[in-house]
Amino acid sequence: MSSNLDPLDLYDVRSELSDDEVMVKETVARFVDDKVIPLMREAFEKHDFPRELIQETAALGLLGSSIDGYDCAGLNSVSYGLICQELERGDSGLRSFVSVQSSLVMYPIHAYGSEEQKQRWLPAMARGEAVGCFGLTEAHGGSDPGSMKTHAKRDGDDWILNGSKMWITNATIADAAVVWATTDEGVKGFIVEKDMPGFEAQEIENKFSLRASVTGALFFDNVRIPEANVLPGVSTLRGPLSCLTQARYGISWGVIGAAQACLDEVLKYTQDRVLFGRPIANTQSIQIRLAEMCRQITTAQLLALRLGRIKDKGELSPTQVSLAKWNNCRAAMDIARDARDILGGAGISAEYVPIRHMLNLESVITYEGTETVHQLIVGKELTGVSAF
Ligand code: TGC
Ligand code: FAD
Repeated sequence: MSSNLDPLDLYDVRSELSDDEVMVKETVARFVDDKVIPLMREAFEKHDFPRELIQETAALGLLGSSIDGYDCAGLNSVSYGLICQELERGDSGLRSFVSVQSSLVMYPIHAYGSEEQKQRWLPAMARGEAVGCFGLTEAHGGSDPGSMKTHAKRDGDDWILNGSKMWITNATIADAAVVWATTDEGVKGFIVEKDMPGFEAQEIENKFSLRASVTGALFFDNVRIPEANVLPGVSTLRGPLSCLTQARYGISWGVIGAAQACLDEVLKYTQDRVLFGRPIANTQSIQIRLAEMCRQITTAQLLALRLGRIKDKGELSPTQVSLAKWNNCRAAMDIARDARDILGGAGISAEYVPIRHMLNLESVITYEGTETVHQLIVGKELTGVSAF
């Protein structure tokens, strides 16, 4: 770099952070550099989530970090975003684990659970002693959760749950699954415990994306669930959809980390790669491509920070989150693909990070609402018409 600007933070977004936020960012960045990055290439190749990281993320207070009390860190939303960004600089699989545990399992228990449910699950989940998963998607169409077929019926003081869920992060390592089902009383959330008879989780093998993350299917065959395991505060689709808002917010930050890792790699590579008698960094087309990556990262950072500040004021709209999830995932995906290309043949090797990030981002742009879903959410806001 010819000046003292940071190519991964050209507008010095860091200077907009409070001292506490900088401390969170730097602590997680150190953890990712020292403990995460050295593991991830092999974990991805072996199709294996490094479970030892559960305890380490817990020890740093990264699980349920936005929750006040219950042994959680009580950090603000910008700090949660920075945690996601630094973790995803390592690998989207680890950020996924933290997103699901924090935004999709601990958040609904905290927001909609009984005091007994909170006391039972939140401290254990914050300490990494219990792992959760979130079952909303079904095989016949994840974009339209309103069409879910999984259902539960009252039977005395209990409920009987039947159905299945597909593409569930943490499925086979979870101690408890927050499962969404239709009932005669509306959409309800059930805390299904791993040993409940009739409940089975199966791993989905052979993924080419998010290989360092556990993904599976959940099956419920007349699972008997006590009323004490039903979230009392939810009776419509708004419940599960509100959890998605929390997770999508974290993803909007997370993918910036993946994009930064790719730009960092090609900035070094293009200085060293000499073709036709000069480093390829000295050619116009490579400089334009690097500049384009920097432009997209900078835009994504400013969007994410503004979104975080709005969230911390309690004024966040799900549409604002959709625009950021769409923009930032698309930017990260374009950057990872172009970085892969700039590396030439080396770009298909796991020795360089872009192909791993590129493959991971295929999942990240799909889960938590596909790009089309987010475009249509913004379209609905602009026109007042639902075009789904
Ligand atoms: P619609 O009629 O629009 O809404 C039903 C009720 O919910 C409210 N609502 C929301 N509330 C909070 N946050 C949101 N994001 C909300 N979106 C909608 C809405 O106001 C309404 O409330 P009320 O009180 O009037 O009843 O519902 P719809 O059936 O038309 O669906 C709309 C649509 C398509 C946007 C929604 O279904 C959707 O978002 N689909 C995408 C599904 C999705 O993203 N699934 C993700 C599954 S989890 C996952 O992927 C985890 S990956 C994690 C990882 O590993 O990191
Ligand atoms: P579909 O909904 O079948 O979509 C297929 C295509 O149709 C997409 O291109 C979509 O954009 C398009 N489409 C949809 N609606 C419209 C429309 N109205 N107009 C035009 N085009 C449209 N889910 C969970 O509940 N919990 C999890 O923990 C979880 N983890 C996941 C982890 C991974 C690795 C993956 C890949 C997925 C995970 N999911 C999880 C599921 C994820 O949320 C869904 O894959 C996603 O919501 C899309 O659903 P679908 O795969 O059924 O695709």
